[in-house]
Amino acid sequence: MGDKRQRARVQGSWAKPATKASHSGAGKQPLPGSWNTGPRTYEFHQPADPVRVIPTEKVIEKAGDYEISQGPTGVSRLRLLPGFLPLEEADWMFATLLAELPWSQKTNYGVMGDAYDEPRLTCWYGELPYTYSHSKMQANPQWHPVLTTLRQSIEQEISHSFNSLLCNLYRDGKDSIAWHSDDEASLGPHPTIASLSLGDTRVFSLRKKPPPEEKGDYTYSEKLKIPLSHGTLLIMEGCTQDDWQHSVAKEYHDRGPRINLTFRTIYLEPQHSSM
Ligand SMILES: O=C(O)CCC(=O)C(=O)O
Repeated sequence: MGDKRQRARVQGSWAKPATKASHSGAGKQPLPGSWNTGPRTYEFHQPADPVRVIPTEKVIEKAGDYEISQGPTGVSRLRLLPGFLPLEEADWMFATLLAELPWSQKTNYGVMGDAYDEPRLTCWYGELPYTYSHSKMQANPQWHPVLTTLRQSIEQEISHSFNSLLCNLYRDGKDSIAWHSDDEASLGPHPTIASLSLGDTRVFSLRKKPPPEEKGDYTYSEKLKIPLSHGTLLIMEGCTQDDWQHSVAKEYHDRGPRINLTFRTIYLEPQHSSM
């Protein structure tokens, strides 16, 4: 990263002009656009590539609707509702869910089949199973009553219905979720995701997927940060999952536990014929 930043900033160079006179150093006028330092004359060589600026990271904190990009796939939108749950209700819900949900640590698999434990605890609710990172969460249709009530109030608020819920428990500041998009085929095209946070505040980061010519390099991508506090509801919709990635990074300082509930709609994936 440091290396890339440096490459972005060091553009062009000062060089001695390739004239015979400049080598001899005697009795010359400085060239236009050059810098005469006495015996040596330097002139500026324009950079071959245009100067590229790393976009400044933006922070979203205030309630509102945000159109975060218009392409390449379409419009990506966020809606932030801090204090969606009143404080006392959020406190009670956090304590209840922490104590009563069937939290466990899931094992995921990388592309080479390498197993790793997720750095957080999870549980899943829905009529259908959910597979991500090459590992399946079994269907669990027995919703905790608190979650059913919460789902209904979110559905009413945003006029969108959900049939599934992924619950994440970040036990402390060392728990995290890596960069990813919620773009599994089972979520359908352009999924709407409602994310409710309870407990300690953690920073939710987004970064725009780079165009193909960047070959997976996010250096010049737009970046957003959203501190998600106790009782805050965040809606991701439109093309957010197609055009952006999100993550919650580990923290350097201690953090208390945090629960994040992401309501989704899961569809039966088309069965592929073996013929
Ligand atoms: O904890 C969060 O705010 C994000 C959770 C998340 O990215 C996910 O469940 O896909």
